[in-house]
Amino acid sequence: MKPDRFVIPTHIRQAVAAGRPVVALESTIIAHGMPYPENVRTAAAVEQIVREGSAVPATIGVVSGRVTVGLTSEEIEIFATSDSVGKAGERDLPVAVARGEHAATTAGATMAIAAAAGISVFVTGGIGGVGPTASQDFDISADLLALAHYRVITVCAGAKAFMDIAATLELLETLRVPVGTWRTDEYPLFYSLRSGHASPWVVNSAEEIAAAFQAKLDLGMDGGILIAVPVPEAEALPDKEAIAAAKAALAAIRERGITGKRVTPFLLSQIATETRGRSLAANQALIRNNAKLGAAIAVALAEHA
Ligand code: PSU
Ligand code: MN
Repeated sequence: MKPDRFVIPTHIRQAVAAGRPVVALESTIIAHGMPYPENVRTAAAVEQIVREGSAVPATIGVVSGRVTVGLTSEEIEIFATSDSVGKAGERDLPVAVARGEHAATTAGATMAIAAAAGISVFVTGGIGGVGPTASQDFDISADLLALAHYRVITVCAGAKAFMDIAATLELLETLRVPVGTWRTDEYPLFYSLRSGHASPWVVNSAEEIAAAFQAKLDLGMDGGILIAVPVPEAEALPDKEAIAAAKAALAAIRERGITGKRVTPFLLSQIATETRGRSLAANQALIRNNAKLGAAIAVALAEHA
């Protein structure tokens, strides 16, 4: 990696160099996953939770073509409000950098950057997955490939509820990504607690997750680990309601012919309308909750090393 392509504030650079706990955060959820002002408030709250958990937050995005590991609050405000901030998956990164653009990074692109910057823990809301009509349209999120490729622990609340969860879990197995569920024997469904799919690996402590990651490194294996944490019960949507809202939103994209990377942002906002804002409240609660565990894992990893 060429240093002049990256902007890393000194406090983050020093924390990484000293092996202190650092948690990477993505910016697509800010620019394209939530409306203003909930997006800025959530971004700030998540960073604060990471700090309270004794880790250093680093929100990642591309600013004027430079890969930035630790967006400032001014930059987060721009990402949250400007229409000129694109959504960069991993394949979009080189183009955004070469063009000198601003771009929010998806979960997958954020994992790539975190790994390059030496950060081992990444917190997001929901990862992408295998789309419900993937057998015809090949809509499979590049997040899954990034999970298989980069040595990063990703903490999420599951794949977004409008994905084909069974297929997503199958593909993660094929891609040899360990998938842990936090204190539950069922894989969570993002907005709701249960998906009906058994957990491949139940995890009960941050230390256990850090130890498995360390073992993976010690075995010389590439790729990361995915941890799925159920949304806090108070904000969870009933399973039926979450599934019905996802179905209605999927019908709306078909009607409007929306494809490619516009699908996920459209579905998120459609589901928020459909559930009268309750999915948005769930989304905020789950990412805050994930941040708490992410910080604890980063601390456990730092102590392990
Ligand atoms: N989870 C959320 N909100 C989001 C996303 C995930 O709660 O906005 C974003 C993530 O950045 C994820 C992306 O990587 O959606 C997946 O997009 P796609 O399905 O196009 O791969
Ligand atoms: Mn997609």
